[in-house]
Amino acid sequence: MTMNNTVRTGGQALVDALSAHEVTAVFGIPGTHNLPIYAALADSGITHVSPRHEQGGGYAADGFARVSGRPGVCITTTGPAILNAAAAAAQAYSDSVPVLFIAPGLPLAHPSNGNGYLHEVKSQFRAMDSVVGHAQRVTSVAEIPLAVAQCFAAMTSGRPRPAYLEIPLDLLDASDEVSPVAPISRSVSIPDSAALGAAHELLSGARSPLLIAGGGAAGAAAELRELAEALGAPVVTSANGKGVLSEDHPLSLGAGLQHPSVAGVVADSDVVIAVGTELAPSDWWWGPIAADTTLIRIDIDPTSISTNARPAVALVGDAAETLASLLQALPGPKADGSARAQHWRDRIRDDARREGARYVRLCEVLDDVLDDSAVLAADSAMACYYGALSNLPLHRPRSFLYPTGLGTLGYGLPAAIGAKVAAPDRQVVAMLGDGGVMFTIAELAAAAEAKLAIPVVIVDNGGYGEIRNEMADRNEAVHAVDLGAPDFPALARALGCHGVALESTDQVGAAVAAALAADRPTLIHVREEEVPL
Ligand SMILES: Cc1ncc(C[n+]2csc(CCOP(=O)(O)OP(=O)(O)O)c2C)c(N)n1
Ligand SMILES: [Mg+2]
Repeated sequence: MTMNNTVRTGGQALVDALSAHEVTAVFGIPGTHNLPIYAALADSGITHVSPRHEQGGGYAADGFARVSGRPGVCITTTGPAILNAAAAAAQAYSDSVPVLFIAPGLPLAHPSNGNGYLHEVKSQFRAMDSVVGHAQRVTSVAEIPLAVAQCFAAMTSGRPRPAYLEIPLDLLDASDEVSPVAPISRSVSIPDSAALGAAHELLSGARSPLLIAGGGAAGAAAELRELAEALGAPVVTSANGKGVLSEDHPLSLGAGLQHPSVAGVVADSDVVIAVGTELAPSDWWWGPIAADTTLIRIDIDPTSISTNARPAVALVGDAAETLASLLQALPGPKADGSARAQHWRDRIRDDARREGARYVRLCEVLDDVLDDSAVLAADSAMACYYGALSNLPLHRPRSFLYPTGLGTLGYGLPAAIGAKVAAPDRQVVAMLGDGGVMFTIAELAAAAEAKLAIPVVIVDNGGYGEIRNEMADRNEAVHAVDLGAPDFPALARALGCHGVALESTDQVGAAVAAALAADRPTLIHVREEEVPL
């Protein structure tokens, strides 16, 4: 692309600007109103992946972003197409994932009064604005490069959030003189020195510190490990923080904040340092962190730093920079926290195995075939949150893709597609329930077309298991939760994948190993284990 002023169509200006921001892949579906974008994409060198539904495209872009640490991009047409992606935008918002959703809007001068324009929505912009962090609609071709730079600036500075860019459809075909806008450099914020001093004071007197790491610590893995080792502090993570410290590190307590023994280790700690985590109800499940906890919170977002729990010391800043500053001023030799960590790791492990009893064997056989850089793209299924979250060790940040906050179904399969596009050399496994997988099952065709060697493990309990249990717990009629399962392997084969049905969990390891080496995705159907609870 050229850096000089040139005459470009709106579509070309957009694609040039995406290239200037080092976008290498987009997930999208063409339509009548976005054709000039597709014309420009054709010879742009940007990889185009074709999800079979825009929601899948949004989740794939989210998986791409979570694994690569760079914004994902989802391109749709107007109206139903971008609304199909809205749940994915909301999911990315709730888990602080940078995804840029791009759609044409009604023409510039259209009155937007419901007169029946193709794909017209009462207010497409307001609908999308309500589910993303940053939304803008341009009013000229010349604005497009700046608007793209602003969307990227919004997504990559401060707390990452999805963004929405709307370009009136008549501008996509219109031409104008365009001047490129270089990517706006990311600002790194560092906490003020008084707050850092207060944190030092607390830490230098600490005898039994604890670290809690969330998704916001993903870019600070080395600093987090160093601080944990310097303090001898065990580390427990939220779902989005899973793997920030390798789960075979002697100080790792694993992932999942819902276990009673996590409350135990918090109570046993004189200072708790929470890094890049909302300490959210969707992580703690049974109640907030104890109010009397002496808490140092590190968060890039000043509006989050006192939410859910009040910190004794609030460090507003970039996680890596802030941890590095804390580390610099720590006096004395390293503390040895391994015995204390071992004690609590054993207890949390017992909790996790009890809670996830049905899925422990599945996690063991998966662990045997996965290497240290494996990625698990999970869904809102029991096998994932009772099973893999706390029972399958992972070793890198950005390796557990899970729809935590919004809790959407159908995320795991498309997220795995985005992950595999972002990191073709890493093992990427998808794990979903038999209910959730049907929400985006069509994405098997997208994965097959892209020849992605993704094992898609479906844990089948005959329907919406979680909801069945909740109905039973409430002593109410259990209905609308038993699903007649399709012949999953045959369905997968019809969509261009391999498909296997297994007799027992023990066979999953070999099936996943074969799928990782295959020429296309493999659906692996396994029934949930009957384990007395
Ligand atoms: C988009 C969406 N619709 C509905 C729900 C409500 N819901 C939560 S869990 C669940 C059941 C999921 O079934 P399955 O994927 O088979 O997992 P299981 O609970 O059986 O392990 C449902 C319907 C949801 N979370 N997201
Ligand atoms: Mg199920």
